[in-house]
Amino acid sequence: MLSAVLQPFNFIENTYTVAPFGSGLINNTWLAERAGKKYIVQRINQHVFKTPWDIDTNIRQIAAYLQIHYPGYLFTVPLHTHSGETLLQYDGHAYRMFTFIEGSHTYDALQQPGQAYEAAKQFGRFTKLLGGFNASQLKVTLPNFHDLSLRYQQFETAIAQGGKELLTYAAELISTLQKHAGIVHQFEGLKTNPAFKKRVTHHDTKISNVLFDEKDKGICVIDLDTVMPGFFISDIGDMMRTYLASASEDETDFSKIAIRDEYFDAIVEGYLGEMQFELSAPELDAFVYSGKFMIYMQALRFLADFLNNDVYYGAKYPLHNYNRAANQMVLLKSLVDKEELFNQKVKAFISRHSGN
Ligand code: GN1
Ligand code: MG
Repeated sequence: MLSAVLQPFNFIENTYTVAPFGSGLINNTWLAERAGKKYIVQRINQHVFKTPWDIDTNIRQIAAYLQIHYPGYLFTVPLHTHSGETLLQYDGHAYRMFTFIEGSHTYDALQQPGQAYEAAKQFGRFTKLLGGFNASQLKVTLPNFHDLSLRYQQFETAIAQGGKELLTYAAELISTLQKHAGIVHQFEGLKTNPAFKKRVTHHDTKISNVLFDEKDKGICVIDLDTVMPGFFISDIGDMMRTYLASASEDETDFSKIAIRDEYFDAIVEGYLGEMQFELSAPELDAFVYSGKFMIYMQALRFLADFLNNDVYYGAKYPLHNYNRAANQMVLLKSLVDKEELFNQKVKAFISRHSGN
């Protein structure tokens, strides 16, 4: 089947190998090898991304801007088929191909804070370099993706429509989530506050979306499907959600979940090192809130999906999305315990680097 997709990219059967690659929940990725060169092939999940050509348009617009203003910045652009397309429709799916950056590697899990520093720096740098690019030119590839108010409504709808058995099972967790709705109200204040700017935002800042070189320095960010106009809290928030946690969102032994201070320091140093002077004072004040915002949103999304019979994320076992939601709420609680300390850390960074 993949051979039909590769053929328009001039891949002739029996001259290459191809194997599944990576760990994303939404898209499918393969690594193809031909004549000693490696390529990434991706199928975009069109149930999620209903207009994959918009992703393609965004990537090309950004690539064109970076090429003019920052020609040294390494940016992974999709390759052309023999008829000049960068997105291929085949059998109801959209596919694309990238050159694999030689000598690069990615991580599925962090091994040390230096990697979190490099990643945070790359995400900050990406937004900063695109500061002069008008973010509103970008197509919205996932409408309302990080609109917490909408995610809360979807959670309420899932409760209203959920089967009795699932609702009974999840009753306590549902109520815990409902008790945290203050996080949504805070978001509502923030999204209408003119001090919060919409910038070019990645929206999926997990560690596996950064390329590293042989010396473990960050090279660039990848997986640009969700690059859209957005608030910086999306990017910082998902870094906090995924880098600070000592266990992944799939961990079911909740005693293993803790918030790691040294990874927080790394995010602050890496991201603010790039973005401090781009952000307004109210935005800087919301730095730690970002983590609560994203962790809570992810808990709402996982629990809603559990009640919706796992239609979005899928599940490796029946309680998977329930456990993921419960996991995120344990993480949220650990972060809340550190909120004051972390706010102090952000303030300390800012005063150390304020230049006066
Ligand atoms: C999805 O596909 P993946 O794993 O990169 C999701 C993110 C969630 C993440 C949770 C388009 O990302 O928003 O944070 O799962 N992406 C989409 O693991 O919904
Ligand atoms: Mg992704």
